[in-house]
Amino acid sequence: MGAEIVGHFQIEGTVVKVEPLGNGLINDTYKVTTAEADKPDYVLQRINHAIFQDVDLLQHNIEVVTAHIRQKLEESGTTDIDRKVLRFIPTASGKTYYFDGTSYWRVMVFIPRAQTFETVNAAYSYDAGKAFGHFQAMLSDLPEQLGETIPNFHNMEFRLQQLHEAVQADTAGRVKEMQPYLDEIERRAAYMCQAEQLYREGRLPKRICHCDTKVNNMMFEENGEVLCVIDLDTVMPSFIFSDYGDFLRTAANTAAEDEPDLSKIGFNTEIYEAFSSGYLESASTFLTPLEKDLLPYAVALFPYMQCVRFLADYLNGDTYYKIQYPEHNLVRTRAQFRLLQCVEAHFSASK
Ligand code: GN1
Ligand code: MG
Repeated sequence: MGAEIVGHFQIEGTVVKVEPLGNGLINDTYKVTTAEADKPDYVLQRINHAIFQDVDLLQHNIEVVTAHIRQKLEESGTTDIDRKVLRFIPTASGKTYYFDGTSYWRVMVFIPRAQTFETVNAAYSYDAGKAFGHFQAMLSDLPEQLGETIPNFHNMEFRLQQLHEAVQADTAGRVKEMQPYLDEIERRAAYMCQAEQLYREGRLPKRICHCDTKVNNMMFEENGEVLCVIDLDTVMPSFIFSDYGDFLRTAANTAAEDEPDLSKIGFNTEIYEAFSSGYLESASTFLTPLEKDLLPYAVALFPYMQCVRFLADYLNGDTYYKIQYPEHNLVRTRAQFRLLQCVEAHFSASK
Protein backbone atom coordinates (compact mmCIF):
# COMPACT_ATOMS: atom_id res chain seq x y z
CA MET A 1 0.00 0.00 0.00
CA GLY A 2 2.65 2.53 1.11
CA ALA A 3 4.93 1.92 -1.85
CA GLU A 4 2.12 2.66 -4.28
CA ILE A 5 1.42 5.98 -2.53
CA VAL A 6 5.11 6.92 -2.48
CA GLY A 7 5.14 6.31 -6.24
CA HIS A 8 3.12 9.51 -6.71
CA PHE A 9 5.99 11.58 -5.29
CA GLN A 10 9.18 12.50 -7.11
CA ILE A 11 11.49 10.39 -4.96
CA GLU A 12 14.83 8.93 -5.96
CA GLY A 13 15.62 5.24 -5.60
CA THR A 14 13.64 2.00 -5.39
CA VAL A 15 11.32 1.44 -2.46
CA VAL A 16 12.08 -1.82 -0.66
CA LYS A 17 10.30 -1.38 2.68
CA VAL A 18 7.56 0.72 4.29
CA GLU A 19 7.23 0.31 8.07
CA PRO A 20 5.64 2.28 10.94
CA LEU A 21 7.79 5.01 12.52
CA GLY A 22 7.55 7.00 15.75
CA ASN A 23 4.66 7.40 18.17
CA GLY A 24 2.72 10.55 17.32
CA LEU A 25 -0.85 10.74 18.58
CA ILE A 26 -2.35 12.30 15.45
CA ASN A 27 -0.87 11.35 12.06
CA ASP A 28 0.25 7.89 10.84
CA THR A 29 3.96 7.87 10.06
CA TYR A 30 6.04 5.35 8.09
CA LYS A 31 9.67 4.99 7.18
CA VAL A 32 10.29 4.29 3.51
CA THR A 33 13.57 2.51 2.81
CA THR A 34 15.14 2.64 -0.64
CA ALA A 35 17.47 -0.01 -2.04
CA GLU A 36 20.31 2.22 -3.19
CA ALA A 37 22.92 3.32 -0.65
CA ASP A 38 23.39 6.66 -2.38
CA LYS A 39 19.69 7.54 -2.39
CA PRO A 40 17.85 8.94 0.61
CA ASP A 41 15.24 7.09 2.64
CA TYR A 42 11.95 8.88 3.21
CA VAL A 43 9.21 9.48 5.72
CA LEU A 44 5.65 8.92 4.53
CA GLN A 45 2.79 10.40 6.52
CA ARG A 46 -0.95 10.07 6.32
CA ILE A 47 -2.21 13.47 7.45
CA ASN A 48 -5.05 13.24 9.96
CA HIS A 49 -7.60 14.99 7.83
CA ALA A 50 -10.30 14.95 10.53
CA ILE A 51 -8.03 17.19 12.62
CA PHE A 52 -6.22 19.14 9.90
CA GLN A 53 -9.18 19.99 7.75
CA ASP A 54 -7.45 22.42 5.41
CA VAL A 55 -4.55 20.36 4.08
CA ASP A 56 -3.75 22.93 1.43
CA LEU A 57 -3.26 25.62 4.08
CA LEU A 58 -1.35 23.16 6.25
CA GLN A 59 1.14 22.27 3.54
CA HIS A 60 1.39 25.89 2.43
CA ASN A 61 2.41 26.93 5.97
CA ILE A 62 4.98 24.16 6.13
CA GLU A 63 6.43 25.05 2.73
CA VAL A 64 6.73 28.73 3.68
CA VAL A 65 8.34 27.93 7.02
CA THR A 66 10.83 25.37 5.76
CA ALA A 67 11.83 27.58 2.82
CA HIS A 68 12.38 30.54 5.15
CA ILE A 69 14.50 28.51 7.56
CA ARG A 70 16.45 26.97 4.67
CA GLN A 71 17.24 30.44 3.38
CA LYS A 72 18.37 31.61 6.84
CA LEU A 73 20.62 28.59 7.19
CA GLU A 74 22.11 29.15 3.74
CA GLU A 75 22.74 32.84 4.49
CA SER A 76 24.55 31.94 7.70
CA GLY A 77 26.79 29.47 5.83
CA THR A 78 25.41 26.42 7.68
CA THR A 79 26.50 23.11 6.22
CA ASP A 80 24.53 19.89 5.88
CA ILE A 81 21.26 21.80 5.60
CA ASP A 82 19.15 18.73 4.76
CA ARG A 83 19.81 17.52 8.31
CA LYS A 84 18.72 20.85 9.81
CA VAL A 85 15.42 21.55 8.11
CA LEU A 86 12.83 19.17 6.70
CA ARG A 87 12.60 18.75 2.92
CA PHE A 88 9.24 17.80 1.43
CA ILE A 89 9.07 15.96 -1.89
CA PRO A 90 6.61 17.20 -4.53
CA THR A 91 4.25 15.00 -6.49
CA ALA A 92 4.26 14.96 -10.27
CA SER A 93 1.89 17.94 -10.23
CA GLY A 94 4.22 19.93 -7.96
CA LYS A 95 2.11 19.77 -4.79
CA THR A 96 3.66 18.58 -1.52
CA TYR A 97 0.73 16.30 -0.77
CA TYR A 98 -1.26 13.63 -2.55
CA PHE A 99 -4.94 12.81 -2.12
CA ASP A 100 -5.83 9.19 -2.91
CA GLY A 101 -9.59 9.72 -2.73
CA THR A 102 -9.73 8.95 0.99
CA SER A 103 -6.53 10.12 2.68
CA TYR A 104 -3.98 12.90 2.29
CA TRP A 105 -0.32 11.88 2.18
CA ARG A 106 3.03 13.64 2.18
CA VAL A 107 6.63 12.56 1.87
CA MET A 108 9.78 14.10 3.33
CA VAL A 109 13.43 13.13 3.31
CA PHE A 110 14.40 10.88 6.21
CA ILE A 111 17.30 12.30 8.22
CA PRO A 112 19.69 9.39 8.75
CA ARG A 113 21.49 8.70 12.05
CA ALA A 114 19.38 11.27 13.87
CA GLN A 115 17.71 10.44 17.14
CA THR A 116 14.60 11.45 19.01
CA PHE A 117 14.07 10.98 22.73
CA GLU A 118 11.14 10.63 25.09
CA THR A 119 13.21 12.07 27.93
CA VAL A 120 16.20 14.41 28.03
CA ASN A 121 18.78 15.45 30.61
CA ALA A 122 19.59 19.03 31.65
CA ALA A 123 22.37 19.50 29.08
CA TYR A 124 20.10 18.47 26.20
CA SER A 125 17.35 20.66 27.60
CA TYR A 126 19.61 23.68 27.51
CA ASP A 127 20.38 22.97 23.84
CA ALA A 128 16.71 22.35 23.11
CA GLY A 129 15.84 25.68 24.73
CA LYS A 130 18.33 27.43 22.51
CA ALA A 131 16.98 25.58 19.46
CA PHE A 132 13.33 26.46 20.07
CA GLY A 133 14.24 30.09 20.81
CA HIS A 134 16.27 30.10 17.63
CA PHE A 135 13.39 28.53 15.68
CA GLN A 136 11.07 31.35 16.83
CA ALA A 137 13.76 33.96 16.14
CA MET A 138 14.31 32.68 12.59
CA LEU A 139 10.58 32.93 11.94
CA SER A 140 10.16 36.34 13.57
CA ASP A 141 10.73 38.13 10.23
CA LEU A 142 8.63 35.81 8.10
CA PRO A 143 7.12 38.14 5.51
CA GLU A 144 3.96 36.11 5.16
CA GLN A 145 1.26 35.80 7.82
CA LEU A 146 0.54 32.10 8.40
CA GLY A 147 -2.98 30.73 8.82
CA GLU A 148 -4.09 28.67 11.82
CA THR A 149 -3.97 25.02 10.75
CA ILE A 150 -6.22 24.19 13.70
CA PRO A 151 -8.22 27.30 14.56
CA ASN A 152 -7.80 28.39 18.22
CA PHE A 153 -5.32 25.58 18.79
CA HIS A 154 -3.71 26.91 21.98
CA ASN A 155 -6.51 29.30 22.92
CA MET A 156 -7.26 28.44 26.54
CA GLU A 157 -10.70 30.05 26.51
CA PHE A 158 -11.64 27.97 23.49
CA ARG A 159 -10.32 24.76 25.07
CA LEU A 160 -12.40 25.42 28.17
CA GLN A 161 -15.42 26.09 26.00
CA GLN A 162 -14.88 22.72 24.31
CA LEU A 163 -14.69 21.09 27.72
CA HIS A 164 -17.95 22.78 28.75
CA GLU A 165 -19.58 21.48 25.58
CA ALA A 166 -18.31 17.98 26.33
CA VAL A 167 -19.77 18.23 29.84
CA GLN A 168 -23.12 19.40 28.48
CA ALA A 169 -23.28 16.57 25.95
CA ASP A 170 -21.91 13.92 28.34
CA THR A 171 -21.76 11.56 25.37
CA ALA A 172 -19.92 8.77 27.17
CA GLY A 173 -21.73 9.20 30.53
CA ARG A 174 -18.44 10.00 32.27
CA VAL A 175 -19.08 13.49 33.64
CA LYS A 176 -20.13 12.41 37.13
CA GLU A 177 -16.92 10.51 37.90
CA MET A 178 -14.86 13.44 36.60
CA GLN A 179 -16.56 16.15 38.68
CA PRO A 180 -13.61 16.63 41.09
CA TYR A 181 -11.33 17.36 38.13
CA LEU A 182 -13.89 19.66 36.56
CA ASP A 183 -14.06 21.67 39.81
CA GLU A 184 -10.27 21.96 40.01
CA ILE A 185 -10.19 23.13 36.40
CA GLU A 186 -12.82 25.82 36.96
CA ARG A 187 -11.01 27.16 40.01
CA ARG A 188 -8.01 28.00 37.83
CA ALA A 189 -9.84 29.12 34.70
CA ALA A 190 -9.50 32.91 35.00
CA TYR A 191 -5.78 32.72 35.80
CA MET A 192 -5.13 30.33 32.94
CA CYS A 193 -6.98 32.50 30.43
CA GLN A 194 -4.94 35.61 31.19
CA ALA A 195 -2.97 35.41 27.93
CA GLU A 196 -6.16 35.77 25.87
CA GLN A 197 -7.20 38.71 28.04
CA LEU A 198 -3.81 40.45 27.67
CA TYR A 199 -3.96 39.86 23.92
CA ARG A 200 -7.35 41.56 23.69
CA GLU A 201 -5.91 44.49 25.64
CA GLY A 202 -3.13 44.75 23.08
CA ARG A 203 -0.44 43.97 25.64
CA LEU A 204 0.66 40.55 24.44
CA PRO A 205 1.68 39.70 20.85
CA LYS A 206 1.22 36.52 18.87
CA ARG A 207 4.27 35.26 17.00
CA ILE A 208 4.98 32.33 14.74
CA CYS A 209 5.41 29.34 17.04
CA HIS A 210 5.83 25.63 16.61
CA CYS A 211 2.96 24.74 18.99
CA ASP A 212 3.91 21.10 19.52
CA THR A 213 7.31 21.26 21.19
CA LYS A 214 7.13 17.91 22.90
CA VAL A 215 10.57 16.45 23.53
CA ASN A 216 10.07 13.83 20.84
CA ASN A 217 9.50 16.47 18.17
CA MET A 218 13.16 17.43 18.16
CA MET A 219 15.91 15.60 16.31
CA PHE A 220 19.37 15.24 17.79
CA GLU A 221 22.70 14.31 16.21
CA GLU A 222 24.36 11.18 17.59
CA ASN A 223 26.70 13.42 19.61
CA GLY A 224 23.75 15.24 21.20
CA GLU A 225 23.80 18.35 19.02
CA VAL A 226 20.31 19.59 18.15
CA LEU A 227 19.56 19.14 14.47
CA CYS A 228 16.06 20.42 13.85
CA VAL A 229 12.49 20.61 14.95
CA ILE A 230 10.04 18.24 13.28
CA ASP A 231 6.26 17.84 13.19
CA LEU A 232 5.52 21.25 11.71
CA ASP A 233 1.75 20.82 11.30
CA THR A 234 0.91 23.23 14.05
CA VAL A 235 3.35 26.01 13.17
CA MET A 236 1.12 29.08 13.39
CA PRO A 237 0.68 32.38 15.19
CA SER A 238 0.44 31.84 18.95
CA PHE A 239 1.79 33.16 22.23
CA ILE A 240 5.44 32.25 22.73
CA PHE A 241 4.26 30.35 25.81
CA SER A 242 3.21 27.53 23.50
CA ASP A 243 6.73 26.47 22.67
CA TYR A 244 8.30 27.21 26.01
CA GLY A 245 5.50 25.63 28.03
CA ASP A 246 4.87 22.52 26.00
CA PHE A 247 8.51 21.48 26.01
CA LEU A 248 8.64 21.72 29.79
CA ARG A 249 5.34 19.86 30.09
CA THR A 250 7.05 16.83 28.60
CA ALA A 251 10.76 17.30 29.39
CA ALA A 252 10.50 18.50 33.01
CA ASN A 253 7.99 15.82 33.93
CA THR A 254 9.85 13.05 35.76
CA ALA A 255 7.43 10.53 34.18
CA ALA A 256 5.59 10.05 30.89
CA GLU A 257 2.59 12.22 30.05
CA ASP A 258 0.37 9.17 30.58
CA GLU A 259 2.03 7.68 33.66
CA PRO A 260 -0.62 5.78 35.66
CA ASP A 261 1.42 5.83 38.90
CA LEU A 262 1.01 9.42 40.09
CA SER A 263 3.78 9.08 42.65
CA LYS A 264 6.30 8.93 39.79
CA ILE A 265 5.23 12.32 38.43
CA GLY A 266 7.25 15.34 39.48
CA PHE A 267 8.60 18.65 38.17
CA ASN A 268 12.32 18.47 37.43
CA THR A 269 13.64 21.93 38.34
CA GLU A 270 17.10 21.25 36.95
CA ILE A 271 15.60 20.71 33.50
CA TYR A 272 13.33 23.71 33.94
CA GLU A 273 16.30 25.95 34.70
CA ALA A 274 18.51 24.56 31.96
CA PHE A 275 15.82 24.84 29.30
CA SER A 276 14.83 28.34 30.43
CA SER A 277 18.37 29.65 30.26
CA GLY A 278 18.87 28.15 26.78
CA TYR A 279 15.57 29.56 25.59
CA LEU A 280 16.24 33.03 26.98
CA GLU A 281 19.69 33.05 25.42
CA SER A 282 18.27 32.84 21.91
CA ALA A 283 14.83 34.38 22.41
CA SER A 284 15.63 37.39 24.58
CA THR A 285 16.41 39.41 21.45
CA PHE A 286 12.72 39.61 20.61
CA LEU A 287 10.78 38.83 23.84
CA THR A 288 9.00 41.70 25.58
CA PRO A 289 9.38 42.16 29.37
CA LEU A 290 5.80 40.94 29.85
CA GLU A 291 6.45 37.78 27.85
CA LYS A 292 9.49 37.07 30.02
CA ASP A 293 7.56 37.76 33.24
CA LEU A 294 4.87 35.33 32.22
CA LEU A 295 7.16 32.35 31.56
CA PRO A 296 6.32 30.73 34.93
CA TYR A 297 2.64 31.08 34.01
CA ALA A 298 3.40 29.21 30.77
CA VAL A 299 4.95 26.35 32.74
CA ALA A 300 1.61 25.80 34.52
CA LEU A 301 -0.56 26.61 31.50
CA PHE A 302 0.47 23.64 29.39
CA PRO A 303 -0.16 20.79 31.84
CA TYR A 304 -3.46 22.56 32.56
CA MET A 305 -4.39 22.90 28.88
CA GLN A 306 -3.40 19.32 28.14
CA CYS A 307 -5.42 18.14 31.14
CA VAL A 308 -8.45 20.03 29.78
CA ARG A 309 -7.93 18.58 26.28
CA PHE A 310 -7.48 14.98 27.46
CA LEU A 311 -10.47 15.30 29.76
CA ALA A 312 -12.68 16.73 27.01
CA ASP A 313 -11.70 13.82 24.79
CA TYR A 314 -12.42 11.34 27.56
CA LEU A 315 -15.87 12.87 28.09
CA ASN A 316 -16.52 12.80 24.35
CA GLY A 317 -15.79 9.08 24.23
CA ASP A 318 -12.19 9.25 22.90
CA THR A 319 -12.63 10.69 19.44
CA TYR A 320 -9.48 12.84 19.09
CA TYR A 321 -6.36 11.22 20.54
CA LYS A 322 -5.26 7.73 19.67
CA ILE A 323 -5.69 5.56 22.76
CA GLN A 324 -4.00 2.29 23.64
CA TYR A 325 -6.56 1.13 26.24
CA PRO A 326 -10.09 2.24 27.20
CA GLU A 327 -9.15 4.47 30.16
CA HIS A 328 -6.12 6.01 28.47
CA ASN A 329 -7.49 9.53 28.31
CA LEU A 330 -8.53 9.35 31.95
CA VAL A 331 -5.02 8.27 32.94
CA ARG A 332 -3.58 11.09 30.84
CA THR A 333 -5.92 13.61 32.47
CA ARG A 334 -4.88 12.52 35.96
CA ALA A 335 -1.21 12.56 35.06
CA GLN A 336 -1.38 16.08 33.62
CA PHE A 337 -3.30 17.34 36.62
CA ARG A 338 -0.69 15.89 38.96
CA LEU A 339 2.06 17.56 36.96
CA LEU A 340 0.19 20.85 37.24
CA GLN A 341 0.05 20.46 41.01
CA CYS A 342 3.80 19.77 41.11
CA VAL A 343 4.47 22.91 39.04
CA GLU A 344 2.23 24.97 41.32
CA ALA A 345 3.98 23.62 44.40
CA HIS A 346 7.35 24.55 42.93
CA PHE A 347 6.39 28.12 42.12
CA SER A 348 4.56 28.80 45.37
CA ALA A 349 7.55 27.50 47.35
CA SER A 350 9.99 29.64 45.35
CA LYS A 351 7.99 32.86 45.82
C1 GN1 B 1 -0.54 15.66 19.84
O1 GN1 B 1 0.83 14.42 17.25
P1 GN1 B 1 1.56 14.63 18.51
O2 GN1 B 1 1.56 13.41 19.36
O3 GN1 B 1 2.94 15.23 18.29
C2 GN1 B 1 -1.25 17.01 19.80
C3 GN1 B 1 -0.56 17.99 20.74
C4 GN1 B 1 -0.61 17.43 22.13
C5 GN1 B 1 0.04 16.04 22.14
C6 GN1 B 1 -0.10 15.38 23.49
C7 GN1 B 1 -2.35 18.38 16.51
O4 GN1 B 1 0.75 15.78 19.33
O5 GN1 B 1 -1.20 19.24 20.72
O6 GN1 B 1 0.07 18.26 23.00
O7 GN1 B 1 -0.54 15.18 21.16
N1 GN1 B 1 -1.27 17.54 18.46
C8 GN1 B 1 -2.42 17.97 17.92
O8 GN1 B 1 0.83 14.36 23.58
O9 GN1 B 1 -3.48 18.02 18.54
MG1 MG C 1 5.15 14.22 17.15
